[in-house]
This record gives sequence, C-alpha cells and structure tokens, in this order.
Amino acid sequence: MTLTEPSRPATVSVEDDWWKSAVVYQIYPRSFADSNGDGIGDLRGITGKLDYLAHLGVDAVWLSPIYPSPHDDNGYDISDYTGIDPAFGTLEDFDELLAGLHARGMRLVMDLVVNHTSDEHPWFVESRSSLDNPKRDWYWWRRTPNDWESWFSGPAWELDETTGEYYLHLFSRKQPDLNWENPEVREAVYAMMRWWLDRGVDGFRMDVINLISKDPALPDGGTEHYVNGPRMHEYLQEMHREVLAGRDRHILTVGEMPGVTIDEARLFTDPARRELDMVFQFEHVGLDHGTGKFDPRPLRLRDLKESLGRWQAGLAGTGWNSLYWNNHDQPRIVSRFGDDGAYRERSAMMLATVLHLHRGTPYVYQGEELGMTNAPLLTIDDFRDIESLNYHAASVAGGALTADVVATMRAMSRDNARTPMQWDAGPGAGFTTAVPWLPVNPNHDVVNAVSQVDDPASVLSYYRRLIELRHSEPIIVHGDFTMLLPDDDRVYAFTRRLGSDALLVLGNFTAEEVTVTLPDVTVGEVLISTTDSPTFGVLRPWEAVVYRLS
Ligand code: TEU
Ligand code: CA
Repeated sequence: MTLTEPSRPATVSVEDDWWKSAVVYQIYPRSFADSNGDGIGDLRGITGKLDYLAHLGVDAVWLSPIYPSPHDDNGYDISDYTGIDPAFGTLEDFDELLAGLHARGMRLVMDLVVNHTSDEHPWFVESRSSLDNPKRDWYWWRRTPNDWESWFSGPAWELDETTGEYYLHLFSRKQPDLNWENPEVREAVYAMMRWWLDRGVDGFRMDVINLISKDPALPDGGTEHYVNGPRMHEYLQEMHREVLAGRDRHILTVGEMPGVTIDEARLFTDPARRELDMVFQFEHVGLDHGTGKFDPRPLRLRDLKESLGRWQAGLAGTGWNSLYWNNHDQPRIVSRFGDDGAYRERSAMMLATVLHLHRGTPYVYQGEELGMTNAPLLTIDDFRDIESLNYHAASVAGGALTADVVATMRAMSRDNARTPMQWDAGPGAGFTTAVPWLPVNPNHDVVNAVSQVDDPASVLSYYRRLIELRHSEPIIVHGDFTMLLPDDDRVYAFTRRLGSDALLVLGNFTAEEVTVTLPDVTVGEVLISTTDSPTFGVLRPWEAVVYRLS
C-alpha cells in the first residue's frame, strides 16, 4: 500500500512537518456509524463516511481504541493489542478503512493505551496466576497497598485472591497498570507499535502517557509520585529510538498528559530531544471545575485567555501546541463555553474560529463540526460511562440521593460527548437502524449533517472554510501569537504575525453586542467571519471575525 501525499497548496513548504498544517478529526468508533444494525458503531461504518471527512477537508483521523476489549472503559481496557474487537469488525475491515483514508489523502492515527491493559489481557492473566510467573513483574503487585486513589473513584488497589496480593489500577479495577520499569514490558509495547506502523498507520495518540513512570517505591501521597514521573523522558526517547526513528515518513505523535506543565511540555515537544510532536494539556478544560469536575462553575473568559495565552507563549520558540475544545472525555463545547440555545450555531462557529486561529494543531471531535450539544441525561439510566457510574455508586454509598448525583454529573459527564453522531433527522439519527448503545440526542431532528452539508451558512460549512483557510494561509500555521485585551471578560482578541503579514482575531463570548477599542489598528480584508458583513469595532452576539491587518 502506498501513501498518497495529501494535496496541499504550494505556499506551505513540503519540508515542514505535515502535522503542523494539519487538522485532525477524532472518531469515537462506538458512536460514529453503525453499518450492521447492532446499535454499535464499527469500522465499516467509518469507511462509509470517508467522503464526508474528505469533504470537510481534515488531514488525519485519530481513532479511539478499536482493539479487542471487555469494554469496561469502552475500549481503553485492551485485551489484545494487535487485533480488532469483533464489535468493530476485522483486520480486513481495518485495512480497507486505512486504504480508503490514504486514497483520499488522509492519514490515520491510532490510540495507544499502554499505561494499563485490560485485566483480561493474557499478560495480566499470566501475571496474576502465581507469585513466580515470569510476567508477575509486568504489573505493580504489593502485599500492602498505598493510599493512592483511582481516577474512577475508590482505592487504586485491588486484592487478587489467587496470590493474596494487591495490584495497582489508576483507572478501573479492570485496567491494571503496566510496570514500565520492566524492560520486557517496554520491548513488548515497542514491538506492537512497529507492527501497526508496518501495517501502514501514520501515528499514535498516547493515552495518559505521562503516568507510565511511577516512583518505584510507590510512596503514599498520589499524583506527585506518578504524574510526569522520574523516567518519563528516558522512556519517550527510548520509544522514539526503538519505534519511530528511521521511518521513511514522519509519524504524528501526541501524548495525552493530564497535569503536564508548560515547562515539561516544552521538553516533551522540543524536536531536538526526539520525544513527541505535541501533547494534550488539560489546563483550559479544568478552568470551570470547582473542587472536582462534577462541581462545575462558570468560566471566566480572562482565565481562559490567561491560560491559553501562557501556553502559546511557552511553546512559541521551542515545541508545539495541540488545540482542542472537545474529545470523548469532555462535555460539548457549545454547551460548555458557548450558548446551546438561541445562539448555538453562532457560538459554535465563534469557538471554532478562536481555537483554530491559535498556533498549534487543531483537533475536531466528531459532531463538533455540526455544533452538537450536551445530552439531556435525565435519569441515571441515561448514563453508561464507568466514571459517572462509579461516582454515582460512591456518592450513594456515602448517603447522597440519586437525583442529586445525576444533577451534579449532568454538565460534565463523559457521556455528553459519546451520544451517537447525528447524521440525519431519522429515528436513529442515521447512526443506526437498531437501538443505539447510548440514546441519540433528541435534538438530532434539528442538529444533523444532512441538513448542514449543502447549506453555506451551516456550522459544518463554516468548519470546512476554517480548515481550508489553514491550508492556504501559512500565517495561521507559522505566525507568532500575541494576546490582546487580557482583562476583558467578553472579548477574546489576538494577533498573528508572519513577516509583514498580520491577522487580527476577535471573538465575542457573550450574547450581547460589544464595542471593541483597539488603538493603532487598521483592518483590511475579512478572512472569515460568522456574520455576513462585520463592522469593525462592534461585535454582535457570539460573533467572530478574522481580519488581515494593513
Ligand atoms: O483519559 C484520561 C484523563 O485524564 C481524563 O480525561 C479522564 O477522562 C478522567 O476521567 C477525567 O475525569 C484517558 C482516556 O481519554 C479516557 O477515555 C480513559 O478512560 C482513560 O484515559 C483511561 O484509559
Ligand atoms: Ca455495528
């Protein structure tokens, strides 16, 4: 199979790393398209939508896990790293999907989940079988657990009856943590990565990769002993040497890193260090958390600008940012930082404009390009996600009432992101002909792809134009970034500069008309805007506009 180079304008030099001018589209396979009527999205479903993705203009697709899994955490608990879960299809289906993407000039990024496996992975089945099994040391076993807590509620340790010892699981008890101190574990992971690259994939999104190095003493305390642990850089450099170096094409690598600091991110993404191309940081999606994620508070715009502005500045010289509002773990951005009522479309476009005009690689999560919203999540039966279900169980055990817990989880539950993709207004939203594994959002009668694809005023058409703009304007990829109006709580404003070229980006984060005063600025052509004829100095509700400065 040969990779067709995505066609790109001559203005973007071919020596540049392709992922800098790319837009990546994330697919959560379970919720994207069901081809065989079992209510679960699958690979053939995705293959059937490739022309939609090509029309949108994205350069690469990141697939959330499709490997065999007991689906305790929807595939982030893998029991076989080199297979396809029968619910999603076969390796032949996979090859067909990959070929279909490449034929349309798009690349494929796989999800790499190697902080932990499923407890049903043969490695763990062996490891738990006896104290002297050769794979015993592939996981973290202790006679006495420490005080670490699972990210999915409760202790991070589970007693295994067979040997009377506890194993570490930072996520669910069906996700035991691999022991990266053991070189055999690392070699097995690298061999598996090479296997996928040899099959033709173009990159990896690395799940919670900054949790793989733990202080081997496992002291009490928690995150400070396993987030960005002592051997992180060593492991990533080793991975680069063993897997990525010497390939005839550049592989995109993005490390998901909750809790990563800017200084660490600069090291991880410094090309000279040969670690990663970019990281997913979490600061901006934590700004509306209170004591925890299920205690949300309103976003203050100046906090968002302070945070994203600091990341832009911090990775300006060395390193590279990833840009995202949404993924399969986050609530829908239009419901979160926008207005999913009267101004749903306008605010979806404004949020897209602001994000995509930053310096970095933008990620679009399925349905974001339609302005999909949070789900109603009315009763506990509407939830499927283990994080929500465990949180509910723990809260009820502590005396809370289900109705109160549901109200608490509604805005932030990961299920908001996971309702089926809204293809059309039909009963299964065009996602399935069966009962979907998670109910479709009732607003699919209004919010769906079919109604948007030929409408030039739709959110979908706007995303298309925005993506096209990145491909034709080198300043969006390479320009410097300067934040303006840092203390303004209504307007997001910044400039980009490349040589003598300059852009001004303005976004109104409110439902009111706002007057903007920017002295010493002369605007020229409008590159893109959410309203037909923008007036400089006045922003209508949720309006965004990008000007070329003259
Ligand atoms: O997520 C890890 C992570 O840091 C969070 O976003 C996580 O979703 C947590 O619940 C926040 O409250 C990754 C995957 O993206 C997620 O889907 C998996 O459940 C998790 O790792 C474990 O593999
Ligand atoms: Ca299916």
